[in-house]
Amino acid sequence: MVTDSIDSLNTPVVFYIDPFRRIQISRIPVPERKSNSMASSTLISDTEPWKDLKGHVEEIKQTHLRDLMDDSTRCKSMTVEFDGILLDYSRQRIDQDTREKLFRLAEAARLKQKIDNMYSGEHINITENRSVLHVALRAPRDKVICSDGKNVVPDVWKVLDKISEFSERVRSGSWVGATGKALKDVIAVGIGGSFLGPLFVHAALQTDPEAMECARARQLRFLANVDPVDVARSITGLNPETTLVIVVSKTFTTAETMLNARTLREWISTALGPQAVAKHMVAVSTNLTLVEKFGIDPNNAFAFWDWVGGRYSVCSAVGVLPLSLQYGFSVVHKFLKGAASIDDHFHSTPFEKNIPVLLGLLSVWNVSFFGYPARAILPYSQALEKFAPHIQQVSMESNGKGVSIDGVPLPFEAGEIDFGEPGTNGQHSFYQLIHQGRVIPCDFIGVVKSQQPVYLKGEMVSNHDELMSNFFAQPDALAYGKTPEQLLRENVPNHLIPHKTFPGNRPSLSLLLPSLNAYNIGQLLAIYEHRIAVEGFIWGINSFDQWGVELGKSLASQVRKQLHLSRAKGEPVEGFNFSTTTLITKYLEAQSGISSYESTHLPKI
Ligand SMILES: *[C@@H]1O[C@H](CO)[C@@H](O)[C@H](O)[C@H]1NC(C)=O
Ligand SMILES: *[C@@H]1O[C@H](CO)[C@@H](O)[C@H](O)[C@H]1NC(C)=O
Ligand SMILES: *[C@@H]1O[C@H](CO)[C@@H](O)[C@H](O)[C@H]1NC(C)=O
Ligand SMILES: *[C@@H]1O[C@H](CO)[C@@H](O)[C@H](O)[C@H]1NC(C)=O
Ligand SMILES: CC(=O)N[C@H]1CO[C@H](CO)[C@@H](O)[C@@H]1O
Repeated sequence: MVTDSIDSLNTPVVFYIDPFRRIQISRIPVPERKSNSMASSTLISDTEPWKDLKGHVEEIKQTHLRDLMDDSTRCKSMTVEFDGILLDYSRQRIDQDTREKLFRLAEAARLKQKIDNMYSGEHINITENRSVLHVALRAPRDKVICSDGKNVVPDVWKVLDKISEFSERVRSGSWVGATGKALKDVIAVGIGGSFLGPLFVHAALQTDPEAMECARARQLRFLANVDPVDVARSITGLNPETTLVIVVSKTFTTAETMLNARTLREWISTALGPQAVAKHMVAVSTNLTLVEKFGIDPNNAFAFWDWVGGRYSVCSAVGVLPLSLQYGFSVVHKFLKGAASIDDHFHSTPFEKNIPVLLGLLSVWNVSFFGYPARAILPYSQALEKFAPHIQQVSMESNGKGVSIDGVPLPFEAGEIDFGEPGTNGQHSFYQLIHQGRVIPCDFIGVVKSQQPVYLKGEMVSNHDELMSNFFAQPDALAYGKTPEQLLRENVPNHLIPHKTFPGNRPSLSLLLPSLNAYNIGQLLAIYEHRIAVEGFIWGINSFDQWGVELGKSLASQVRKQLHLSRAKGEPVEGFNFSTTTLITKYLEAQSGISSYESTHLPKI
């Protein structure tokens, strides 16, 4: 009854607004709250909607996608369009009931409120007491988005204006290197989020006609791995006189990035003298003290903020600076606008028309109720070749967690294994497993208008139509499969029938983009970022921290000390277990050559 006391902790009554904007009041049994921490310690798996879905999935398992696909009312209700993008999720193993139940789950998880909290700058990254405001990075100038009571949008635009001005000076040749030559090549040094996002966007823009025109005679490269081989690859064929190096590190202490930065500083100063560093190196960092100490003019440092997580930083100076140097700020601005369009959509659209929300809920459905552990990201576009590697980080670093946001061990698996390759390459690689081996839900991403259309006279279709024929065919092949009866009718010999049978019933979704210009690339990025946030909000985890990357780092520093002591002073390997001691000893013996540590060596390119 509505008159129940809502103050009673033991019989909580939950108010929520459902996606159709009716206010509902319902009683959702939850375990008693623990002490008054920042969030309720209720696990989503203890709620009624979760348990309801656990039962419901058993019913859905009795149906085949073939039959679900025959219901055209159902299918019609499972497409959504927004700003030129079409999402078709009819090939999910769901019926209309499932969708309602998923919305109920979203209510139980207070999804709407969590989204609002993110946009209003609340400290949802509670393990570090921070806001999470990558949406502010692409907000229009006049928008107000506050963190700790301060509108951050003017700060964002101050940096964007500075990048726009600086990149124009470099591109026009008014900023020159130490020997007076224009800087036409850029190496961006950074790892993880300082690398994968910008690389994805760079790869995607490379063949866009407008971006290509703007990038004429310029090169952008990335240096990420601490492997010296990556240094050699990144400088091959470049002349320090015409190269600008961007060092991207939030703290300016990232081990891999700083060693690579020192290596390139050596490369520049060996060729041009130490005073050249200020002309040839700039930084993206929050720590101006360390930037200056490194030898970079702090005026040439581009800021970002503690409310930008690494894997969500491509729309900050981390991505915007290198991309603006390569393509000009106006192209990059279109990319930001595309992302902003999805930001508004995600924030304000009712759930049943909200693309990131639908995608996130469907992913939770697959992972937590069907138990599918993986997801394949299959863009039918070579320009999106670096999309899956970027989403691997955004998704797995965000949602690969074992405890709830309150530190309670999860009784269910969160996160999923993401992988992917552009179609049609993937078809000739791992699709065999997807069709007849394990069930892996697939995201098919297609583009209506090719960046580089080709049509050969005499061919039945254009090259892009050929590509897209596969995009349209694969989802049905997965959903319907092929039965032994069909094979019999085709006179397939008996002994081959089991091998040629396709079980079908394999879920996928199709996302169709109008084209792949800078704007669309921004849209695609934001759709995935928010989808992953939705999953984390439902699972009740902190999608915005990444403590799991720390342990390996600290063990590496112990090894680093040991390698130094053994090489420089011949000290024996100590303090490691038997296996690691043996491996390190073998490595040191096979590579003796301590004398080579007395002078600097750069790659022999
Ligand atoms: C979190 O940060 C806010 C302001 O930034 C501060 O007032 C508050 O005390 C901090 N909370 C904790 C638990 O550190
Ligand atoms: C910059 O880094 C130094 C050394 O790690 C640290 O002591 C200092 O607090 C940092 N400054 C800022 C503004 O983060
Ligand atoms: C959240 O805080 C962690 C530190 O716990 C930080 O490394 C991460 O970048 C923050 N995430 C976001 C999205 O700001
Ligand atoms: C679940 O379903 C959607 C739709 O196929 C699919 O795109 C997604 O990859 C799946 N998610 C997971 C986590 O498997
Ligand atoms: C016997 C021994 O040295 N064991 C070590 C093996 O490695 C782990 C991880 O570094 C250490 O915690 C153990 O002390």
